[in-house]
Amino acid sequence: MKKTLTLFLSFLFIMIEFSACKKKEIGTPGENEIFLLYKTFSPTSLVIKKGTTVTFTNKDNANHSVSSSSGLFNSGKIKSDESFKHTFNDAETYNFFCNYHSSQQEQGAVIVQ
Ligand SMILES: [Cu+2]
Repeated sequence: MKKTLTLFLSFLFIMIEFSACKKKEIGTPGENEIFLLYKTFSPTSLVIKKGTTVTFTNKDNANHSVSSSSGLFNSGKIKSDESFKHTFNDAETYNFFCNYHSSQQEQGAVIVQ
């Protein structure tokens, strides 16, 4: 009986370890990358040079979007683990928001110099 219990506890321990390993790694955004996570853009603003392509990556479980406040671009639905890329060619500030969480202040900016 004791042997069975020991075996069961070992099994349980291994399962816990295994599930901990499988936990999603979020990491940090790359040089010209913005994460969509927890209904925020991370970083909230990014300064880039003209002609730079920015990658927006959804690190959340929920759907998000990158929608230009002035209607210049719109990613449409970005599912979990999917990305949207946009190249910024003019020196100006581009404000954007998420269509799904606009009422929850999910907004950001790319400042092109
Ligand atoms: Cu969103």
